[in-house]
Amino acid sequence: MAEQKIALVTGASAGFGREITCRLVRDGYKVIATARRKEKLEQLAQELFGNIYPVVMDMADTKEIERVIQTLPTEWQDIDVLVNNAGLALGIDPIPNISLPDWDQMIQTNVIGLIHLTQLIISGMLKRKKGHILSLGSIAGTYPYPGGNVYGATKAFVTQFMLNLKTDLLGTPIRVTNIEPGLCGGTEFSEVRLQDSQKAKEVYKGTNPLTAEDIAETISWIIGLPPHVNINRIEMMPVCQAPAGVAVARE
Ligand code: 8X3
Repeated sequence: MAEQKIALVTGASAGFGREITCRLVRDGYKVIATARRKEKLEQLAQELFGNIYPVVMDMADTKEIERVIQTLPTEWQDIDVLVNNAGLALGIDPIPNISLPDWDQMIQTNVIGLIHLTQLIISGMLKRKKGHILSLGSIAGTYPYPGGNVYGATKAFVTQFMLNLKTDLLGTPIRVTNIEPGLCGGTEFSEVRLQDSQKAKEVYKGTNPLTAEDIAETISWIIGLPPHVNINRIEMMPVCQAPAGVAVARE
């Protein structure tokens, strides 16, 4: 019997990360599931009958990321698929009415944590001559919108980092993919961003948004493609959304 492949999914306690973890286990993977919230991870571990290795890891803490990766049990070290899912948006107010600590936190988690973790995982993939690195970017990394400021900038970084990673890894069998979703409901994203459940609900009013299942399904398809096929980036929106948004100020 072929050996079970190993994936590492960050931000696995809820939303996209939880759904991706469940989907990968259904696809036959063993999953290292990382997140900040221990109880949620333990609950997920029970639901998935030991097919996951739950680890508390804060993506804003680079020392912790290093410690977790360097102390993985031997049987969990050969990671085939890394899903850089953890990330957050904080605030929607336009510049200059923003919170600098919120900006720092987004950069620390969405950018610094992501590049540190990726760097720590790549050398093993290169040694084993296989691996696939996926990151959750966003349409906010391509299209600006009012109040998107640093959140959009972190996602633009992720897009460019992933394209550059693919370029640096040219000539190796490692695959690299950036997933760029638009409006997506049923997760904690807007509650975290707005800190107000009523306002968070209004974001999705009258829409039929993407779901975490749609994202997990897409990732399952991309990693299941033949090993010579690389999806560099994939932009996803619900049918009810369009990218148009160029603005004009009129007197
Ligand atoms: C999530 C999509 O449009 O809310 O990254 O920024 S959006």
